[in-house]
Amino acid sequence: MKWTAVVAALLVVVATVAADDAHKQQVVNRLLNRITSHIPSAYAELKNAAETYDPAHDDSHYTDGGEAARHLVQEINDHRVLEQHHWFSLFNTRQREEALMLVDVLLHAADFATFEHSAAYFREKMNEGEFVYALYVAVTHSPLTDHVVLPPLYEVTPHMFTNSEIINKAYTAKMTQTPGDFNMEFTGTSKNEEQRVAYFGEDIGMNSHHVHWHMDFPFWWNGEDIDRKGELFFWVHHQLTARFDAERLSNWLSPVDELHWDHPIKDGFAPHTSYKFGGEFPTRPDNKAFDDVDGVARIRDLLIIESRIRDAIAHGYIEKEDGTHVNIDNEHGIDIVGDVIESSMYSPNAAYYGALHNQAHRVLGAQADPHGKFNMSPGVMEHFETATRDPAFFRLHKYMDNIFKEHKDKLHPYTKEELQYANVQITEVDVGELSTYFEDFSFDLGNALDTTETVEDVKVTAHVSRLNHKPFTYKINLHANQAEKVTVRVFIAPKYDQNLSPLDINQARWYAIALDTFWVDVAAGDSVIERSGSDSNVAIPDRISFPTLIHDTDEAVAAGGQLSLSVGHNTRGCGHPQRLLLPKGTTNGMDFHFDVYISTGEDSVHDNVEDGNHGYCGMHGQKYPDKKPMGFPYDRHIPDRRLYDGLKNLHTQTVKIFHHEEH
Ligand SMILES: [Cu+2]
Repeated sequence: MKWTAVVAALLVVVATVAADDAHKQQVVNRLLNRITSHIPSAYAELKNAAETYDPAHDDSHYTDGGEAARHLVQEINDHRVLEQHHWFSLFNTRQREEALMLVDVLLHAADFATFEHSAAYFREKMNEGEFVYALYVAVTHSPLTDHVVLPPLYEVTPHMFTNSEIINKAYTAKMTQTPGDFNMEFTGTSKNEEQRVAYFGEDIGMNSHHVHWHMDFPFWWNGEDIDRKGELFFWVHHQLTARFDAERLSNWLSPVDELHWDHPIKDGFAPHTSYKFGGEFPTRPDNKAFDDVDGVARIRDLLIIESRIRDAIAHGYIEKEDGTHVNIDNEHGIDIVGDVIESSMYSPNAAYYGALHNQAHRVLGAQADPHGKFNMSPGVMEHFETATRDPAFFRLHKYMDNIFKEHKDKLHPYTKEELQYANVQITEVDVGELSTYFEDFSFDLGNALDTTETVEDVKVTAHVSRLNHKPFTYKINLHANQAEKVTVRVFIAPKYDQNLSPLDINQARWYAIALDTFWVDVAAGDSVIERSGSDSNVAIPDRISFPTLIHDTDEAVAAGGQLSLSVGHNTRGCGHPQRLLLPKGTTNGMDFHFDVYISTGEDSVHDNVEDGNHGYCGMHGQKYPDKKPMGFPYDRHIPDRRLYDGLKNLHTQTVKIFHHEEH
């Protein structure tokens, strides 16, 4: 399937339907509401479409002449598709194929009515998990749904984000018709030191960011080109790893160790989470030795794939399927190495270099039942929604991050000429108070429950503790020789390791967390740039809760008016939660480097870049806005810190992040 042509054809249509965003929002809300129950009769149009629409005979309403729709209808009629009320995993090849068949149908809808009717029809005939995935991906990528806000997945499929204990209480609440708000604890006990950082791995906002990132940049994507997709894969996971290590240091833990295929997996994990359909997520004990996983991979194959990738890095080229070479010893190499390691459809030779990341997720997820003896459902590692709960996720990503580092460290260190920017001298950076705290956050569990037209719904919510920080700003005082647009990059990095030994510049730069990148016009002479943490280009505000989204949309539709939702700069779910921008501090203050680096505005690809979430998530359908490698100027080895110390356009200082139990 090639969607380039489809998207072009649809651009014409978009202009004529853009006035009806509220209606579209309502349709998407209703398709996702009570996802494990049938469409209620109150949603008359959807119900009618589900019963009477015939996608196999509506050729003119699809840009592919109805081919994708006919194909999927045939599969359903042949009873080849996964039944409803069954778990779904994107890593299961056949299940993914089915979900993508629906993505194919929806992305070929020529108008929104066809999108809506097709979605309603297939919602009632396909597996719920496949449907939710396909709808999310289609809404993310279709120009027909440009302004639709996707509800937070933790309220659409709460089972994937909520402890079983809480889900059970929610069932009881409904059975007894008693509303409830239940306190959700993090998994495990204080006997497990990993539990100290469970608040990060189990943060529902961070999980939501992770799953959305993989929907924005699917490994299976073969539609129109996505700019620097492989590099983004490296960068977003590298930053997740750096963030996790900062949380560990703040909790007196050492940075996470990488996974070794030939060592036991040190930390086990008991997820305390259940599928809506498919029983409990499997548990893995401590020190489990890796087993081959039937039908997925043998451990020795993974070792061979690893060594082929590292050979390519050592050689400085990837060998394509036809035997020709692609040079990777340059700043674009990381993009190809990312495609190879994931691997995505962009990998130049998946037959040879395999799919290290995807297979590793599956192998780790299946360690509780590697030969299928116990008919266990897939493990948490086999879903982007749940993977970060397992400490093995970060071990796995540290392992891959180290392979990326091998490539980056091979590139020539930046020279003074590449780093300096003579126009600007940073004189001082005033950083306001940086402090973190935990707060309570509630989310809705309505979608976890079954619905019938005869039993009243009751309000059931869970509340959970989550990290937040006080709003902060910083002021950059600078002198510019001439007025010019400049690029500002802001990083923080832990200053000390777990033994309170200072991290050297090459350790610290790899632990650096990008707080922001932005473009601004500076005047000649002295000036001050004031910037708020909430403007960060890597973070997004809180998602609108599903009940609020439904309520506001229904109100707007009933009033025949426009829908305006407070979603900040963007409608996308990709982006680190704003409140997690700062790593957790300590009571006495944890020391961080706070670095501001200014370079020419010519680093920007676009004339104007609005604030938003482009740092980790790019700009939909456009080029990634920063010409420089992601992580610049800390992505490469630094042989001598005096080079960086001598830069007038780089300002570095130590700041403290405090943590307060009360705020
Ligand atoms: Cu990921």
